[in-house]
Amino acid sequence: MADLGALKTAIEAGDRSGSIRNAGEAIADGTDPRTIMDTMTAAMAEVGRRFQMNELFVPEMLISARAMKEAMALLEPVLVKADVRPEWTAVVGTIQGDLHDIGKNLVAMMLRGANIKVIDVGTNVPAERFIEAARENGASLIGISALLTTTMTGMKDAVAAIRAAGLPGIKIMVGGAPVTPEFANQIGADAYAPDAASAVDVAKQTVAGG
Ligand code: B1M
Repeated sequence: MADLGALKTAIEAGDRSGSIRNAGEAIADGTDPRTIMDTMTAAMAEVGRRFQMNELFVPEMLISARAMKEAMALLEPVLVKADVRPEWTAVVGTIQGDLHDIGKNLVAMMLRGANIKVIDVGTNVPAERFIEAARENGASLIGISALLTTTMTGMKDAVAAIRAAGLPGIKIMVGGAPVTPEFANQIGADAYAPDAASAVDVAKQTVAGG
């Protein structure tokens, strides 16, 4: 009998082999893939909560996300077979001129951990690339990261270009160390998230808000 509690604990602890073993056992004994997915999502939500409470930090969050990713690789074909799909798709990238990607990668990992499909378009991303990826993948949200005061101003043009492209129902979330809620509001973004953990809740609420 699979031990889903042990799977959750392994992901929270960033225990890669434990999460692979426990996910593998759960799959092998026929546990509903949705239940396995929910267990892993709950583990990453707990990691996010502890990160927000300053009970753990970026390196721990990264190793938990890696443990989840590897268990997820086992689960993905089973989810596909059971026709369980991600809730919706987000395109995530760092704005043009900016090569910082650690925070953006964390945001992408946390979104994936919440059963959201993420198309990561990388760093130094022009508005056209965000638009193209969102259009190709039917994305509900574009997430833009900036770490430099010199590049965050480019977010304004990107938001305007995305709006002008007229992607149906698309929401835009921005974040990164120099970005503030006031700035996000000023440039016409739909949402701002201060960190990778809250990015999940903010993204979900923003997309659900229609
Ligand atoms: Co750069 N760098 N850097 N750098 N770098 C900073 C950002 C800087 C503050 C350092 C400093 O001077 N004190 C400074 C910016 C100053 C400013 O603009 N006011 C700076 C500078 C100046 C530069 C260069 C210009 C240096 C130079 O060449 N003269 C250059 C620029 C290159 C370029 O981008 N074109 C440069 C280069 C680099 C490296 C390549 C060496 C490296 C990046 C490696 C990489 O990312 N792969 C680097 C690094 C590592 C940093 C610091 C040290 C760390 C950034 C980081 O990864 N933090 C940084 C100083 C610092 O922060 N102490 C610095 C950890 C990460 C988890 O946090 O990215 O804030 P953060 O992400 C958080 C939140 O912001 C939020 O969630 C994340 C997790 O909770 N978040 C989002 C982020 N994106 C989000 C998106 C969302 C929502 C939330 O929705 C879409």
